[in-house]
Amino acid sequence: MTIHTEKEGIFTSVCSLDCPDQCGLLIHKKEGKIIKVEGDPNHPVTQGNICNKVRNMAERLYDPKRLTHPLKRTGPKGSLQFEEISWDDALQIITDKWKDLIKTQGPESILPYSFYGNMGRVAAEGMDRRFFSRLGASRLEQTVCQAAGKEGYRYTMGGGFGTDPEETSEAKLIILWGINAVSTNMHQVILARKAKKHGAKIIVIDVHKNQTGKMADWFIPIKPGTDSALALGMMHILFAEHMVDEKFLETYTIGHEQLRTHVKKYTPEVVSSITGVSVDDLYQLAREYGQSTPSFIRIGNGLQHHDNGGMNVRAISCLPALTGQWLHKGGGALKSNSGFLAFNTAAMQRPDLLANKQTRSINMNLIGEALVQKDKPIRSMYVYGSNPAVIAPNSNLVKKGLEREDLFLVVHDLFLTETAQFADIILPSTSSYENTDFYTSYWHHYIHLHEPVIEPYGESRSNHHVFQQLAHYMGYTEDLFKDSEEDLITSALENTKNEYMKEINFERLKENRFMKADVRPLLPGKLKTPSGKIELYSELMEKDGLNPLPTYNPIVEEGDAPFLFVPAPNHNFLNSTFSNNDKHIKLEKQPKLHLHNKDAQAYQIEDGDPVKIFNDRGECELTAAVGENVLPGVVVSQGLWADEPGKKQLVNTLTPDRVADMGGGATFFSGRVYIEKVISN
Ligand SMILES: Nc1nc2c(c(=O)[nH]1)N[C@H]1C(S)=C(S)[C@@H](COP(=O)(O)OP(=O)(O)OC[C@H]3O[C@@H](n4cnc5c(=O)[nH]c(N)nc54)[C@H](O)[C@@H]3O)O[C@H]1N2
Ligand SMILES: Nc1nc2c(c(=O)[nH]1)N[C@H]1C(S)=C(S)[C@@H](COP(=O)(O)OP(=O)(O)OC[C@H]3O[C@@H](n4cnc5c(=O)[nH]c(N)nc54)[C@H](O)[C@@H]3O)O[C@H]1N2
Ligand code: SF4
Ligand SMILES: [Mo]
Repeated sequence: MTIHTEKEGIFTSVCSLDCPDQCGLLIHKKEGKIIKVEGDPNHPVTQGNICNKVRNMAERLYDPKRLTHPLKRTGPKGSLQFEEISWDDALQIITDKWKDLIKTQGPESILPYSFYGNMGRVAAEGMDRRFFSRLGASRLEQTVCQAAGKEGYRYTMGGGFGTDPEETSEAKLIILWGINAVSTNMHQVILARKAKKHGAKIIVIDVHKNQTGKMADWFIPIKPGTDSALALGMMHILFAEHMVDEKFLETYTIGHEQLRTHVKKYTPEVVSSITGVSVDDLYQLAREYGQSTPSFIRIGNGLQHHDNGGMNVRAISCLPALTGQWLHKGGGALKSNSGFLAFNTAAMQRPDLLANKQTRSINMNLIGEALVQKDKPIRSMYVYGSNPAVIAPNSNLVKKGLEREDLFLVVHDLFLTETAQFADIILPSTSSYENTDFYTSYWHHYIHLHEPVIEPYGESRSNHHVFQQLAHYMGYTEDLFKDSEEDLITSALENTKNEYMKEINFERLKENRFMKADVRPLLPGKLKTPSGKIELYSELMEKDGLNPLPTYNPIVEEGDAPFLFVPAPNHNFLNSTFSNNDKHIKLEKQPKLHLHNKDAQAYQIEDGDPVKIFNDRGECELTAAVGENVLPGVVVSQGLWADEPGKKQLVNTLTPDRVADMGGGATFFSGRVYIEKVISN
């Protein structure tokens, strides 16, 4: 595909960050460089609005800290002593080491570790998959984001299929549940505000009254990890007060009779004592939900980063069926809409290359444990599109693993990240603006094609290019390693077996730049659940050893530390991306710890005081933000701040590396901490 070689002009692009909105962008170029990034007003969903983070993107792209050459470690691990080397040398060193490891330790001693730092499908899950399958490396379960919730939703609805967000402006009631949408899904907020103009009410249910809670018509604070109980309490009242749509239940669901009996025990009193939501508020919430049509629930990621995260989403996802919302335009729920744009992953990723290699798979939430394990140790890790030293739970253990002298670590990134600091070889990556790729949103229904708008920065190379080269240096002669990005995109869009994608192929996409999946209402129709209906009772869950009905299971009691700790994302970073950018840091000021007045008083902590939080995994020092924005017994931080010498702000040192009830999901928000005021001398 052609790079836009013109040195001046305005070019269309798409945001590659791991954010549901997947905005259409206009890139302004002067003298061959990006000088401005703004929203594309012609994009049907995002309509020219973008966040501040990406408005400042040019600063990140031309940051003097950006990597330009491959680097080789020359001092002890973590000493930050590196020298520039050529790509040929880098590729030779890596593949020599891997060939040796394959011979002496077996290919499973090599582990790829990646996530969606770039949502481009080719970059994130294309040639890399072909390469590591051919090699027979250990596989990575990519569970850090929404694994538990995805499973919980799938049991009810059959997959990533929810309400079309474009229609949610027609809803009369919108519940933003465990989502900080003002920061993390801004166009859902724009649509909700549009609905509000037509009389809709916006309810936010969260453990923290952040920007999203503050803009709500009604903010309902809830104790962390108790959302399934709240949903069950709502169901109790909906059935008891005959606010359910019996005809819908009969026609489109299975298990409603079992559910009706099951929720009897979730009385308002029981649910109130679990959730901290008063009995009156619970009645009001259930009645408003029961009497509003269309109603829409946006289910966030926050409430599923818990030990019981799968069940939380499972329970909430049953609610719209009770009042028959799926038959009303704009009604229903949305966790992820990725099912509508499912493409031909097999053709693109070629899992057949694994043949019958019985490779082990490693849950990325347990990366610390995996890196220190003595049995069949990981000898080499190749990291791309992710920054595990900061984003993975229990980071002191992760660091211990990364520090191992006998771990050959390669990191491919745009920056010398906290993870790269421990690398043996660092490879400079292009940004998405320099690549050909395609993008599918997990919120709206559009697929985008992206053509490079600028030349590669310095000597940086794309993921695709590097894996082609690694294959060559490994001596893999199959033609499929020579496939271009266009070849991968073409194969991904052919024979998708996805009814919603019938009209979409590479040629059409190239012509149109973005296309909408051919979405129709989910119901009437057959869902992808075993019964084809909404499963309020799920035999599949039973088979998987879970309660077939939505159930409240408390989070793990992990000792007697007095506070539940919720380290959520912030407004100006995107996970750890931008945490190295001065402008973004200035906007966030400093990492804060939100706590309740009463708790602050008990510990003699005042607003602005430095406080230490700790548990047996680690410790942090943050600045107290005292008020009423969290419940007593809960503390909340925001943002994955950079790990800087002399600063203890790596919140993941405190987070548990247990896995959730479903999908091997992360439990970032189910940990407990002690608090201490820091007394300065
Ligand atoms: N600005 C910005 N945008 C982002 C990101 C970012 O880092 N910054 N990250 C991107 C990514 S990868 C993702 S996955 C999404 C995540 O975005 P969201 O879906 O918004 O998820 P979180 O921000 O993790 O958490 C949302 C909210 O859940 C709350 N919460 C925590 N525990 C509970 C609970 O038990 N119950 C309830 N009801 N609420 C709870 C938190 O206080 C938080 O306000 O955002 C994406 N967009
Ligand atoms: N405490 C706590 N921890 C969390 C979360 C939380 O809410 N709280 N959220 C979790 C969630 S939901 C997620 S999704 C994860 C996110 O975790 P990660 O996916 O690791 O996200 P980032 O920290 O943004 O790191 C992405 C990296 O990819 C690099 N990158 C970007 N584009 C490319 C490319 O094209 N090629 C290569 N090779 N590299 C590229 C970026 O420079 C950046 O260093 O974090 C999880 N960790
Ligand atoms: S980070 Fe999200 S809101 Fe910001 S430009 Fe990208 S897709 Fe849009
Ligand atoms: Mo995520």
